[in-house]
Amino acid sequence: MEQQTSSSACNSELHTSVINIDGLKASASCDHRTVERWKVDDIMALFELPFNDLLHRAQLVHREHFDPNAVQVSTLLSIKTGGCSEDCGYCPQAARYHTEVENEPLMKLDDVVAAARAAKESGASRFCMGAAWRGPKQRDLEPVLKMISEVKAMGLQTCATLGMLKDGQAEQLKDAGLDYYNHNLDTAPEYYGDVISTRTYQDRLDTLDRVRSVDINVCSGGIIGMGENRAQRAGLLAQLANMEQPPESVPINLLTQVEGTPLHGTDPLDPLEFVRTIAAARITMPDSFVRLSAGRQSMGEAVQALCFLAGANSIFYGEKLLTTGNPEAEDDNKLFAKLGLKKI
Ligand code: SAM
Ligand code: DTB
Ligand code: SF4
Repeated sequence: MEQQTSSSACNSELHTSVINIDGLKASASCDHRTVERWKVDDIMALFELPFNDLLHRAQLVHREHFDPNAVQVSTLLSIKTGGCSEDCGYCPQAARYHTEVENEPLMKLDDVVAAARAAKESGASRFCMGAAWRGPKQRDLEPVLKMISEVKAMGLQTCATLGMLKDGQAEQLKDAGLDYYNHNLDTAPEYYGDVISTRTYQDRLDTLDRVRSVDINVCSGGIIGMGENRAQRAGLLAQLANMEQPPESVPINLLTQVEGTPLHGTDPLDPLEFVRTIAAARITMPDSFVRLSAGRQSMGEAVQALCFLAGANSIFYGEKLLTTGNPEAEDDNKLFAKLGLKKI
């Protein structure tokens, strides 16, 4: 299976130049740079391998690039919950959908610091603060900068997911000590319009470019099981893998279906197709941490073990994601002990 170049992964018409990076074709489009390492068809061919062949290949890649028995652990905290103006069809925090999520204002600094301390004590190495915003207004950003500095001072890696960033905001986050910014592409460009209408794919790419340009590590992935087809799962991975510099961290979420959201009632995805997606992410992004993200509660131990075998090497750790449940830390510790995995 060849990994080669062809037309750009960005669907913009605005490509202006083609340059050579390590023999691969790169496009500088808008502000967004891509290198076509992987064609969607080649990623599709990975998905179509016999399951054992796919997992074997993923495991070989994994062992070449990472300690196969080490899993990075991040704890999430929703610092501002609900009431979001956006229409992401999967999200219980969108104001327009009637879910059980109660709106809560931005948390107080001391409460965030206390949650970060508890996360550190239970073994997390990274603390990720999430806010249900389209993007931060300047008056919102300032208290968050303080949270980032204090969490960083505690010796934790810091991550934030605050929505779209405007000019100058990534710089402020960097100065505050932010290590990672999470902003997901969510799905392939072709399926995106079926899920979200209030921001474009290009808006997301622009935010990722802002993050990359100030040297904050990029955390970007998507959601599987939203009714997309296999080619669209491959299309999401192609977008991520063909970034000039792929994300350091790639969260692969299984849709958590929440009553009241438009995607509630979507046909559930075959768990083995989710494992295949993890394996394809591992093969196409060999240097990235692939995070087994939302959806672990519905998977059971065996499917999670297959995901680790397929190359997942990061999880969200702690009994809550943002508004939905996650396995208890104690259960994760038991699973890690059974599998001989260590937390990093
Ligand atoms: N509001 C910010 C934004 O959208 O960028 C940050 C928080 S938002 C909740 C972070 C990510 O969580 C989304 O991009 C989406 O990928 C993921 N997410 C939200 N709801 C989900 C669900 N029900 N199942 C799986 N992943 C979900
Ligand atoms: C990511 O990719 N998944 C996390 C984190 N980044 C912010 C969020 C999952 C949210 C699941 C639904 C909820 O708990 O509200
Ligand atoms: Fe808002 Fe983020 Fe939820 Fe979209 S995913 S509705 S932007 S909180």
